[in-house]
Amino acid sequence: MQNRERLIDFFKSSFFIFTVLIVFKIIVLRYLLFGEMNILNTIIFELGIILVFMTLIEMLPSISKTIGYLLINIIFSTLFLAVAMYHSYFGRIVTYFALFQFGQVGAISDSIFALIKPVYLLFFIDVFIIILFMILRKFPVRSVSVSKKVIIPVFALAFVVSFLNFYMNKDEFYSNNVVEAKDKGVLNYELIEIYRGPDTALASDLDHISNENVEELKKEIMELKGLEYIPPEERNYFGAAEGRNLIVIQVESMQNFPIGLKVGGQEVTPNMNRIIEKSFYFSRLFQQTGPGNTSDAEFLMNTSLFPTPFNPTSQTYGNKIFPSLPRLLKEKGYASMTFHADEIEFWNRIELYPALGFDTYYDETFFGKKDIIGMGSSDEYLFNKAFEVLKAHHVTDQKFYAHLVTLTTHHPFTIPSDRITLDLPEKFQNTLTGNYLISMNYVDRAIGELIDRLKEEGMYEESVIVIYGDHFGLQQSAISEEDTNLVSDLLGHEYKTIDRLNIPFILHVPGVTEPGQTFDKVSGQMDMMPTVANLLGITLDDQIIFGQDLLNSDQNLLGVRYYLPIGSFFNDEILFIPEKGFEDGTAYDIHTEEVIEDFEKYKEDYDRVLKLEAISDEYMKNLPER
Ligand code: GP9
Ligand code: MN
Repeated sequence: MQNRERLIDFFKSSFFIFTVLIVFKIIVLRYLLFGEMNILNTIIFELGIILVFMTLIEMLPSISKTIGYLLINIIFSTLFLAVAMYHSYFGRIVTYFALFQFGQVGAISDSIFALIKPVYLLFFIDVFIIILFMILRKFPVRSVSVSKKVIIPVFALAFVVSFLNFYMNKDEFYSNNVVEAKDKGVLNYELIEIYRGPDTALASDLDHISNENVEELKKEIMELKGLEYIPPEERNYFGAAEGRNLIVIQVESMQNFPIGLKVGGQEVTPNMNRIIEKSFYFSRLFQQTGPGNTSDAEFLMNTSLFPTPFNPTSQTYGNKIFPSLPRLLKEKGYASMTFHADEIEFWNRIELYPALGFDTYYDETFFGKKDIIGMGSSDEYLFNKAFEVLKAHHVTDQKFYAHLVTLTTHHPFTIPSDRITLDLPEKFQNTLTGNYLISMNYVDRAIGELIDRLKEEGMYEESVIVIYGDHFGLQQSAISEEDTNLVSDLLGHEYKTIDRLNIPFILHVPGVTEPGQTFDKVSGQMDMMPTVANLLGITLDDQIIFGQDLLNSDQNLLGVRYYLPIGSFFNDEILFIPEKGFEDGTAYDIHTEEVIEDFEKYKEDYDRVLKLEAISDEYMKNLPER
C-alpha cells in the first residue's frame, strides 16, 4: 500500500476519529474551567492518558472495538460534562468522592436542568450523530484498523509520559484544586485524587488531638484564634434567655442582601425587617458549609465544628457522637427536635440527626407529602405542622429546642403564582433573580405567620427565636450575566464572592434584644451556636468549639474551605483566597472588595486557619462512635 493511502486509512480509523473527538472535548472543557484555548497545553497535559485508553481499545479484537470506542467516548463526555457543571456551581473540580452523592441527583433534578448551558451540547453532539449514523448503518464507513506497529509504540510512549506526569505531581498539594487541575492536567488530577484517597491529610503533628484533653486543646484553639478567656459572670448577656424555648429557623438559600431591601417600593422581607428592629442582627456573617450544603449548615449550627472538606460531614461521620447543642440542652431538661420536609435519606440525615443528639426528627413521612412546592411540603405547611408539635410541648410545660429547616426557597426558586405576594418591576419578571426575591418574600411571610401563632398561644415571650440562611442561592458563575447585573443593581456595587457568602443571622429574644442592634463585625456560621449558648446560660467551657460567642468577642478568624479553595479565610479586614498556596493567593478588602496588593502580614492568619481546620478534622476523627 502506498504511504498516502495508508495515511488516508489512518485518518479514517476509529482510533483517529475518536481520539480527535475526545481531544476536542477536553479543549472545550479546559476552556470552560480555565478560560484557556491552548492546544499545546491540552496535548502536554491530557493527551497521554487519552491515548493510553485509545490504544488499549485499538488492541481489542475488532468486534468489540467499535463498542469500546463508543463507550469510552460516552464515558469521557459524561465525565467532562460533570466536571464542567460542578465547576460552574461549586467553583472546584469534582473528584470521585462526589460520586457517592450521585444517588441524590434525582431529587435535585430541577436545579440540575437549570444549570445546563447550551455549550455543554458540544460534549454530546457527536454521540447523537454517531448513533444516528449507526441506525442508518453508515458507521463505521469501513472498519479500518491501525497497524500494531504503530499502536504498540504509541501506547508505550503515552503510558510512560502519563506515568511520569502522575508520579512527579502526585505529592504536591494545592489549595485551589482548579489551579492544580490546570497545572497537572484534569485527567491526571483525577488519578491523583484516587491515589490520595478520601482522607487527604492536610497537616501532620496532630497526635496530641483527642477528646480526652479538652482543656489543653481549648487553650490551643483560643490562642490560635487570639481570644482571651472571660469567666461566665463577666460575659455580656450570659443567661439572659435562660430557661426559654429555643426555636431556630434555618432558611434555605437565604443570603443577606434581600434583608432590608426594597424593590419597586416594596420590602422583600417585611416580617424579618420588623423582627430585626427588636433583634441582634449580624449583617456580616459568612457561610462555612462544606460539600454537605444544607446539612452542613445544620451541623455547624449544632456543633460549631468545621464540616469535613471532601465529603458531606453527615456521610463521613454519621456514625459519631458529636458534642452538640441538643446534647447540652438535654442536660438542662430540654426536648430537642428537628423538622425538614425532604426525605430523611437525603444528605444521610437518618444518621446525622442521631449523631447530633436530636431526640426526634420530623421528615417527609411526618409531613405526608402534602402541599408540595419543589422538593417537598411547603414552608407554610412545615411551620404549621411543626407548630402543633411545639404547642403540645408548651401545654405540658416541656422545654424544647426546635430546629426548623426550610426547603421551599431552594434553587431554582419557583413559587406557584397563587402564593406570590411580591409585585416585581418588569425587568425582574421571569429572571432567576426575580424568582429568588419572590421566594425570599414567600419564606418571610411564612416566618411572619409562625411568629403570629407563637404570639397567639402565649409562646412568643418564652422563646428565643433564631433565623439564619444556610448558604447562598445565587452563584455568580452559574447565573446569567443579566442576573449578575440585576443583583449588582440591587446591591449598588458589583456582585462579588463576599456578597455571595454573606448570610444573615438574627437573634430575637423578646424583651432582651430590644431595642435591636446591628452588628457588622465579621462572623461565621460556627459562631452561631456559642452565641446562642451564651444567651441560654450554657458556658461551653468544657466543650471543643471552633466558633466564638459574638456578644463577647471583637475579632475573628474564619476558615472557609468549600466553594473557595482550602486555606481561604475571613478576618476582620480581608477575605483571603489562596491559589497554589499563600504567596500566589489574593486578598480582598472586606469592606470595599478591592484587591489588596500587600498581604504578606496575613500569612500568620493563613497558617492559623489551616491549623484550626486540621485540629477540627483530627478531633472529629477521634470522637466516639455510636
Ligand atoms: C435537601 C435540601 C436541599 O434535603 O435540604 O439541600 P441543598 O441542595 O441546599 O444542600
Ligand atoms: Mn440548602
